[in-house]
Amino acid sequence: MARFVTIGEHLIKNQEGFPFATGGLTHLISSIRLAGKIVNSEINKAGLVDDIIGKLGSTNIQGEDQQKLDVYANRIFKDALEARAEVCGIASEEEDDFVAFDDQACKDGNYVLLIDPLDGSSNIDVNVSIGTIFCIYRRISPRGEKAVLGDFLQKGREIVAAGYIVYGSSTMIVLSTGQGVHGFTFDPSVGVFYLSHENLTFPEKGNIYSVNEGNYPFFDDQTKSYLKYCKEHDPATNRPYTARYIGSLVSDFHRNLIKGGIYLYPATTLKPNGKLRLLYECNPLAFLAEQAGGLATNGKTNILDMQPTALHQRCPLIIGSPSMVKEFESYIN
Ligand code: P6P
Repeated sequence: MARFVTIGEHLIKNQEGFPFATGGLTHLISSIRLAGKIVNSEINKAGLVDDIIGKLGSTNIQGEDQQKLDVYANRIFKDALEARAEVCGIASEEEDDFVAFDDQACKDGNYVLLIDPLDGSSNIDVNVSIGTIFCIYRRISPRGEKAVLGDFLQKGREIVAAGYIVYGSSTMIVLSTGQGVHGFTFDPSVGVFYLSHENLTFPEKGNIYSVNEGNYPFFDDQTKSYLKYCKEHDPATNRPYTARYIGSLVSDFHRNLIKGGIYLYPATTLKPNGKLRLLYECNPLAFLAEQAGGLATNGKTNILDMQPTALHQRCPLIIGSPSMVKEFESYIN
């Protein structure tokens, strides 16, 4: 493990291959790192400090109860990004519409960022790890003007950087700028994220499957057949697989990235488009998955090839080790 290499040093080292890199992306990512430290500090004392856990009494555009830390995290990331003025706007799970920053320095920004500030936040009160998920695009609207909707409705293939922060037994930033996936672990004693997992790669095959089996009655027949396959006893193919489902996407994804496995949130009769959001959950993780040698599909199409049509649109997500995702696709097709 490379010792004492910080995110900034790692990004600058990786920029050597990009002569036109202006450092803007590095500067942008440093604002995410700062916001992540602040949110991490607040999460770590949730339950000790009055009035930061639990429901806010409001709902977001998804109709989901907003947790106090959801709204707090959204504000911290939004303020940190606006202050660094590298992005002209953001789209967030916690914002009904995209936010186009007014400040001229922001309007001169080259990027937009899409974010789920605190995914799995309903787990906060029971001390289960949660996460921030984000991705970054180059803007397509003219520099110097306000961001427009089209800046945010780009295909996942156009992502220039994506990552997540997992606030778990240790806090990590897992990040890709298109040159592999790298993990940085937070050392709270010095307040620095150090490179701890260089070139994270999905094991080709794993034996972990992550799905909410409680939705079984609402899955289509092909998905049911695949899940039965996962549970059959066949030592030759290392089955039955092991069921691991935390109910926190970032944590399930992270474990499967390290150990090998597949995460599924398929379409159901109750949720024909699944539950997860394409723009700031599925696309960022699909970008990371492919950078780590994995795959991500909605059951029919590679997630990164989907043309977004709305900020908060949902899509089914099957993501993980390549041979396991292909195994699932063989049941669907
Ligand atoms: P269910 C959390 O609400 C989340 O968005 C993901 O983090 C998680 O994987 C999924 O939903 C859990 O959903 O329906 O299984 O509780």
